[in-house]
Amino acid sequence: MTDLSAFPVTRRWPARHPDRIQLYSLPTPNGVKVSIMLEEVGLAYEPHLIDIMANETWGAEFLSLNPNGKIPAIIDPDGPGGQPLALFESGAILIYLAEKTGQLLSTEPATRYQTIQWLMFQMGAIGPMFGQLGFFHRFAGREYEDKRPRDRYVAESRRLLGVLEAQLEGRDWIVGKDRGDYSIADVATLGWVRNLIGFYEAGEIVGFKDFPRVAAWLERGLARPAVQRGLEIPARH
Ligand SMILES: N[C@@H](CCC(=O)N[C@@H](CS)C(=O)NCC(=O)O)C(=O)O
Repeated sequence: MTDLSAFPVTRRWPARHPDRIQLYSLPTPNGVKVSIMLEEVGLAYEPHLIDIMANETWGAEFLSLNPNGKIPAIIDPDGPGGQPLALFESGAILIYLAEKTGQLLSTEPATRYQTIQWLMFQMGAIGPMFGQLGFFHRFAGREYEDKRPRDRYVAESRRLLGVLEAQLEGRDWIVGKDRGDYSIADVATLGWVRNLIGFYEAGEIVGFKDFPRVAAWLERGLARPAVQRGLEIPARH
């Protein structure tokens, strides 16, 4: 039986199945990237719900896993060389799981780097910009009198949707030859676009109707059974 007792996080969130990948997450756009990925590739895992509204990522146990205090994070008891591996940052986790399973990241070098490029585009642009738009449009920032920050994130989010719209011309998925192949670039991006027009209620303000290819891609992605399951994991109390 695998022993994960060296990881303080397992004291607060005990592993009932220490031989499975331990997922510490919440179904937010960053969290669902990893649950969708785990559902897609079929690895055994044990999800633990981390309540960010109760500041659970800022306790010593969670910080020992991710000093940046954010979900998602994982421990793979069967990491490289058969040793446990702890990882945070959803993009790194997606690359790791893709390489571990040989799924959703092409081994053809050019396509592989393009996939990582679009994954970075999500990590460095879509996520941070859409997230700020959510804050200023839907959450505490909506009360701010000065609308310039909100307008800046609206404009930037709209511009990023345009980049995605152009990339999806003639493609079903973000990366790959011909019509493209479903990859970790799609896994990373689907939850963010869904959130933008769903939870953040920003569809109108960014003019989402002007991006029909993005809308079709989103629908295609959300129709995948693994995506539907991953969006609800870990189940909220
Ligand atoms: N770049 C990180 C971002 C993670 C992130 O921002 N997670 C948010 C939830 S979507 C979080 O844990 N927030 C809790 C907090 O800041 O207190 C990743 O992709 O993993």
